[in-house]
Formats: sequence, structure tokens, C-alpha cells
Amino acid sequence: MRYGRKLLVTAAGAILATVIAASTVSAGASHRSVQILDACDPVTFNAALGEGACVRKGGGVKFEKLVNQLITKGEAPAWRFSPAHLKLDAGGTITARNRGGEFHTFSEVAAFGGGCVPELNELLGLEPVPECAIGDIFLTTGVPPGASLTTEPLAAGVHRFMCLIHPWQRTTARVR
Ligand SMILES: [Cu+2]
Repeated sequence: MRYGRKLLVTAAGAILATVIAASTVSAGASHRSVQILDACDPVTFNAALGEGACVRKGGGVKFEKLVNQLITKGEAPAWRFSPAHLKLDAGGTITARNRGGEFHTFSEVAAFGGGCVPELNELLGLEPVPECAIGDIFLTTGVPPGASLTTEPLAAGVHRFMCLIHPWQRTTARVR
């Protein structure tokens, strides 16, 4: 009986030590998630851009409406990174998950600007960001539908992430 209680106390101590160690780790390095969202309508997007351009099921924003929104609003609100602003600790990482139906990128840029698709930049009146010149940037920062991408550990400062196709999709991360 006495031995049993001692064992119980030891076990409780071990669990407590584990909990303390785990909370110390999570306080030091934070991790954040970003949802990459869109609302492409498969029928009209695939007709305009080619089969497979939009793999969402069911209706959404028709291609013509997207073009209209870009001209009138400078963005299509359903295409976004959520959240647009976040904070995390130095050494932390961000995982961006594509929950939409189109291919997107989650690319760090020095300053926000236009993406790398001339047709979209023209509608928005934007110039491509210099990062478009990086040859493999669509390979290294591209996120197909259903996939996710995790950044390298981030140093203190402000980090800006945007989609190089839809340049109004943006997240600003403040790393302290
Ligand atoms: Cu995009």
C-alpha cells in the first residue's frame, strides 16, 4: 500500500515535469497557421484558364465576376490569406494551407506589389515584385489545392507573404 502510493507520487511528478517542459518549449517558439482561401467557380474558371485550373466542388465566384471585382475593387475579397496579420516569436514558423480550388503561392517578399501574372497586374494597375525574377519561386513557394507549406524559422522583424498570382492575398507577420 505504502509502496503503491510512492509509485503514484513519482508518476504524478513525472507527468508534471513533462507538462512543465512542454509548456516551456511552446512559450519559446510559436507556430501559426494561415488559411489560403478562394472561391473559384469550376465551370467558368476551367473554361477560361484550362481544365484543372479550379478543382473546387460546386459553384462559387464566376470568372467574369472575379475580373469585374478586380477592376472595380482592386481585389476579389473571397481570395485571401487568413489572417492578414499575425504575431509570433522569433524562431517560430508559419504553415499556410490551401483550402481553395486554385494554385496559390505563399511567398515572402521585401515589399508588397504586383504578382507575376501580367494579365492580372494589368487589371490591378500593379507592377510585378522583384521576387518574380527568382526562377524557381513558384516551385519553392507554390501551394496546390489541399497542400500546405511551412516557412523556415523566422527571424525577428516584419515578414511579408503574398500570393504571386493573386497579389491582394497577403499576410504580414510581426516576429518579436
Ligand atoms: Cu493566389
